[in-house]
Amino acid sequence: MTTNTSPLQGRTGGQILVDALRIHGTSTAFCVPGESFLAVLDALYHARDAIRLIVARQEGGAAHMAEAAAKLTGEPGICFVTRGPGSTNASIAVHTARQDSTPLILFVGQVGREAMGREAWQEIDYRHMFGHIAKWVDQIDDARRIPEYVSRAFHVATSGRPGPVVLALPEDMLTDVVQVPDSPRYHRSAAAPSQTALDGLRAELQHAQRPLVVLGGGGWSPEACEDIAAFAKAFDLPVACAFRRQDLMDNRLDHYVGETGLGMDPRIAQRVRDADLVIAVGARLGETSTQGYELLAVPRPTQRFVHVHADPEELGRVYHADVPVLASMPEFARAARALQPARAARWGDWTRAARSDYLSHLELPADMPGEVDLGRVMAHLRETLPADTIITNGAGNYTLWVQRFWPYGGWRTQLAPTSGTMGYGLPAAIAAKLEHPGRTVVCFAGDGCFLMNGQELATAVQYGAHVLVIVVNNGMYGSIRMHQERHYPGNVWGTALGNPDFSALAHSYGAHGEVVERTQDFPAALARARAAGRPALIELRVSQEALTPRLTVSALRAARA
Ligand SMILES: Cc1ncc(C[n+]2csc(CCOP(=O)(O)OP(=O)(O)O)c2C)c(N)n1
Ligand SMILES: [Mg+2]
Repeated sequence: MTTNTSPLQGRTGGQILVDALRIHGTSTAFCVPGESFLAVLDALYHARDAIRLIVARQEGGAAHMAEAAAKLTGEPGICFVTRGPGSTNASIAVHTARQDSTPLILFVGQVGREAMGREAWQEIDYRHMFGHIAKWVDQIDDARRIPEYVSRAFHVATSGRPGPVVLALPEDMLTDVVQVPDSPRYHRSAAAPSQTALDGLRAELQHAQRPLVVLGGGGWSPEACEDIAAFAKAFDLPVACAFRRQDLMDNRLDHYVGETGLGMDPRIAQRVRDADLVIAVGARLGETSTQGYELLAVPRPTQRFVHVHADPEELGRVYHADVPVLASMPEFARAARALQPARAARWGDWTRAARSDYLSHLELPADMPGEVDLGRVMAHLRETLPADTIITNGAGNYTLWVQRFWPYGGWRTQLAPTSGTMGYGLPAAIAAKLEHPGRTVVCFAGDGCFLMNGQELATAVQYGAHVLVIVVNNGMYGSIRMHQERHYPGNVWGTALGNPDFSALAHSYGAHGEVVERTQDFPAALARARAAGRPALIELRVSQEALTPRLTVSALRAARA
């Protein structure tokens, strides 16, 4: 069963690679197979007691599963895909990992070295293809250098601002038999904040009247989240989370004040403007978290600005910080927790008001049009599901209800792409359920979003990943329809969808399926789905009128008329 691990004996490139993965701690790998990396598959066969192999139905699904697994564990997600079309399918997750700062290692089978450069079958130069979106991309041309390359891949993916690495594997390199020693397990390297930076932060806090903390980015850990919550409590600081990073602080804590993401509460937007000190921890404060760079002026915010980030190239890239803090999240959070407030906070009222805004934002708006009210569905889920439920989603207007009305229970209870990619929810949910079989995992998807990766229901059934999928079916690419109505009122074009029977589709995969056409039928459907003992899908038939929790098509048209 064991692979040949003695450096004195020859091993194939495939074996050396899989041995390296084991040494670096990999316990799960995702793939769609290809003949370009058969030698790796064979080595994985021999290592099957140590590394679980999850085979997906499309490389976008496989790579997003690996990306989500990495988000959950903090260790690099591992994915193998074949050359050419396998790699182009998988590229979506490389982009997600880049924007979400996730350590992902994508291994791509490559044509043999003797044919390289001739545009051989399915040949792509990955250094060019992934040059812009990967943190590092390279090709291993010599099997003797596999331990070196794989070690570097783990270091690069996890260090500083985490991100995706792509390594191409020429097919004949993987079958070469060479003698080479393994490299030891990687160490994540991380910067701790300097004393000067911490003194600067403390000084800013001494002068502030209306401070606001914004958490975001990657490289967090459960301990870092706890440390930041303790820091916020000690200084009585209101804490917002950036777009789709709402789980960096347990939303039930008194210092959590909401999300500064797409469709944010206008009151939290105003609060960012009104703050006299913004402390961004890990957040890049990109377009989605700043209402298109409006809430903070570029390059010099009017608020005093402390920017904590793990990547020195991010500090000063968009915003000039009064106090730039180069640090990784766990290291900064630990140091912040150790800070002692010099005196009692002067901004108690400001913090309480921010929290009270958040709590009132959780209240349901007046009845929305249609027989199924997504707000009420969310309220029922809030009352029914455990606090540690993992909620996943992709992109679309349906996410506005989820992200507004679900109180995230802290560390990695949310898997949602800041890259805004559709089709993310289902693969992420499968990865989550495989990682945490005992926890409830709910994937929300629009009718458009779901069918971008709906075939992965087969993967969920195959591996017994009992996820619950809630498909919000409004018969359209609703988010685009909303923008269309805004800019070209009434000219509905290219945004309508004719849909399959989602419940029957679920059945055909061997999953449980339900259709809900009235809000009051949801609780029973949910109970049946949760008791089904297999992956389950509930289709909600919602009205096209309800564009967002606060906007209808008619109101939008009336406002333009
Ligand atoms: C992979 C990908 N393709 C296209 C888009 C552009 N896009 C953003 S939201 C959206 C519509 C989503 O439709 P649906 O999932 O049905 O959700 P709805 O907005 O109707 O709630 C589209 C096409 C995207 N974000 N990602
Ligand atoms: Mg839709």
